[in-house]
Amino acid sequence: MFCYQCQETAKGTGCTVRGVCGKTPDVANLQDLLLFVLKGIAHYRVQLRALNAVDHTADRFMLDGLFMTITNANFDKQRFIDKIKAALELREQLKQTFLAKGGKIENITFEGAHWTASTPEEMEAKAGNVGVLSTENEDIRSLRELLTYGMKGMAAYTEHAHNLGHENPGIYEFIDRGLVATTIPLSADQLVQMVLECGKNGVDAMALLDKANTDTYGNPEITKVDIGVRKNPGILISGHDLRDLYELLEQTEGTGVDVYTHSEMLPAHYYPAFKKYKHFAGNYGNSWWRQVYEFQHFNGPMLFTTNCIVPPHPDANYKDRVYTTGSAGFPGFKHIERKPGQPKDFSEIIEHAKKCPPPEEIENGSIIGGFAHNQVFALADKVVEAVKSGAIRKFFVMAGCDGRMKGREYYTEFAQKLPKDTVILTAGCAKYRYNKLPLGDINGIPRVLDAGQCNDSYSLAVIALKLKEIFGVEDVNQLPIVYNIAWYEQKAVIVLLALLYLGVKNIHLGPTLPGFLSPNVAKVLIDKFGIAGITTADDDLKFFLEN
Ligand code: FSO
Ligand code: SF4
Repeated sequence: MFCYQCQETAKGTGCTVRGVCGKTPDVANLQDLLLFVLKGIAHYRVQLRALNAVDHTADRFMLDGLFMTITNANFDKQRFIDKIKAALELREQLKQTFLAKGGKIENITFEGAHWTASTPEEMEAKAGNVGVLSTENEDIRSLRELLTYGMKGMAAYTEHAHNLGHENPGIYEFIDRGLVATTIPLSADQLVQMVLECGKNGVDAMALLDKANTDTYGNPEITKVDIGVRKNPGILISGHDLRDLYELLEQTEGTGVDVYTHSEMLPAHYYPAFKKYKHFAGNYGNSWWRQVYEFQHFNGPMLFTTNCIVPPHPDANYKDRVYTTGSAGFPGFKHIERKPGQPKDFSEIIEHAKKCPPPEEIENGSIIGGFAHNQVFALADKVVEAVKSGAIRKFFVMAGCDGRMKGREYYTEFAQKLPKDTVILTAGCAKYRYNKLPLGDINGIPRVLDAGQCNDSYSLAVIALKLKEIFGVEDVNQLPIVYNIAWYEQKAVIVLLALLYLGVKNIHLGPTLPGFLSPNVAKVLIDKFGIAGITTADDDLKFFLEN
């Protein structure tokens, strides 16, 4: 195996024996093989689109296939074998349509468009030879992977929007073209162009999801979220999918089972549609990687709607209480599928919860969030006034992800040391590094404004563009906003590419720069966009406040 798609990659260069995330080599290789076949499918879809004959029933399949390979989303070997099998069948159908339309098969030379297997053994025999390292030139490899990871993140967001009935065909078109671009002999410059276009489609995907979420569940509003526990048994829901949460809330209503959010599901509390459920109890615990401790104490079942899953310790007391749905999976966890056209059936998890004791309290009190674009616009006068009067000197966008690495203590220290006339704008699970600190407020504006999930980084960009308009500056980089972003997995990659597309410069990225950036590709990002890493909280603060 070779995988270097996330921030925790071994030695900062690549996991080769087993993933730091717990991914086993057989699963890593099968993920590579799935991508290989998806790229083959993409070749046909690009050709079929040109012939006006693309089949939209496969759109969702492409999203889900990419989503399954995101860090920490799915560790279940059988699911990958099944998905590859389905992908080969789908590819064959597309090939037949292509031939029937008069397509010339010799126009498609990529091996993944033709290779086939009928047994898991044949798949595994191939799987080790089609991964990242099959591209020899390290710069081309780096650009191909940067593009691929951006598309994985984009696919995740697009799938959540799709679940709510919102689609943008331009994104499917780009994903097909982008996947093909990673298989043909393009120059480094051509690949850089594709990466930039990926950023544009990332903006579109986040805008689509923002619209899907807000049209369906209302605009997030300032909300106080309880972080303690109640006396009923509970279900803990994690991940990012709001439709799953909605269906769980509907089905648990009146059952005596409370629903709590974990990690990235916290922002669900900010949506008006979910507030009406009296049994929607609060947020339990912290960011994803703390689950190994927190799940031991929750006592009830947990439901993962997406990543980030941490493989449980062999004697963890909660192993038989975890469920997955959507693209998520883990061997031994029960998986709940949607039957076409129906709500997911969560009855088993609800019955399971009824037999469990209530959650054990690990924290108490509350946190405040809900500062997505609409709510911030409602406060715009107050914010603008605070900036004009000098009460707010600078905004610090500290969106992104949390992770296990010790170096991430930087973000807590940085938040603590920020002067009192600064405000943190956040989104994603990165917030758990500082959202429980007593940072106070500025004229009633909290010093940590949480817009929501990592995809709600879109809101932060919309807010920045609005401020640009209000202050009448020509360039978004002239605003008093510093970008000090933490990344972990591929959704953060698409957020980064989206910000670059929107013209944001001088983004600081930590705790380490991506291992998949070759020195030359890193140099392009540094020279063209001013991307930089982080140093120490003290030195960075000094730099940001002086510049
Ligand atoms: Fe975090 Fe995990 Fe949302 Fe990611 S929970 S790390 S970038 O999946 O998607 O912020
Ligand atoms: Fe390693 Fe990250 Fe890949 Fe897991 S996802 S195998 S930790 S690089």
